[in-house]
Amino acid sequence: MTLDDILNEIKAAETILILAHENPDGDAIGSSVGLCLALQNMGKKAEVLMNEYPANFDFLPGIENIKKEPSYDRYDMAITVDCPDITRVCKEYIPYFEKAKVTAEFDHHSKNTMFADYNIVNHVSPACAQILVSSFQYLNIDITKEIATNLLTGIITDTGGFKNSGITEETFEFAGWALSKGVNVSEAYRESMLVTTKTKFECQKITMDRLEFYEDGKVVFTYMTKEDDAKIGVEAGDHDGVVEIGRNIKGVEVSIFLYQKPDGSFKASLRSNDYVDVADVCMMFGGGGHIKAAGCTIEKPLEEAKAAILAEVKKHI
Ligand SMILES: [Mn+2]
Repeated sequence: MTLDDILNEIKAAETILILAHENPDGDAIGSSVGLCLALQNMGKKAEVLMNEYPANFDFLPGIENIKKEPSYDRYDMAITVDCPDITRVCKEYIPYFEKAKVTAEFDHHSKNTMFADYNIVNHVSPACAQILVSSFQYLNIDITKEIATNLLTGIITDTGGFKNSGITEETFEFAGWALSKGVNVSEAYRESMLVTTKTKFECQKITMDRLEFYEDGKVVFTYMTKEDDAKIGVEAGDHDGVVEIGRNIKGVEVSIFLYQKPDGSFKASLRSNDYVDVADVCMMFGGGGHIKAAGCTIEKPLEEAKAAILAEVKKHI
């Protein structure tokens, strides 16, 4: 199967590049670094390119393999993780994917475009890292304690701390196995889910204060502008998790968080609880994601962007 082909390509390659989506989350980071360590253990010159990532993931073993600048002009192989489409990768790194002799991808997004030479896509998997776990097991690639720490962190963050509906038996089997391998599960959980920074906390304060209810309390909306970001000195990852606050309010079905990007457009982050497919909502704006967690970009001023996304969500309530 495709996995055997990927293993053969890995064996034939000397230099391997790993890429994930822009604004990487725990799954993108844990999957990238876990894969990088596995490839290095196979004797490959592997590295991860990311322009920035949230500082709370600094505890991950092997995080130093994340570079901003490529070490090679052309790689033998390029692999993306947690990316539904190559356009989700940071623009400056896309040419390195395209120039690579062979490409592969591991992903769990529903609207994946199968953009690589070899595509391992499973949209019922709760995390890309969980696809890597089963792929490594199938290929008999040794999952060391360090690799397991990275993959488990990807699973913890993408499942919202083992609580989202997509979790499977394998999720817990792997967590139990990782614990027996000596992985510090409580540290991985605390660092990736609970520890916050002062600027991230400020984001939560601002957005909670502005939270508005619509549709009889089934929809919540909040936002941040780039002026807010400048005022508190927002860092990579500080907006993560804000949208979850609204989702956890009793009676809420959809939580919407808009934040402004440096170019003035708004990134919309959506979450749902039961019946609304927010990936469908975001598709109307050229975005996508998962049934209960999705995003898109709206190139409109705040009030218009807010009206547009609320109108679209209303159709699904
Ligand atoms: Mn993911």
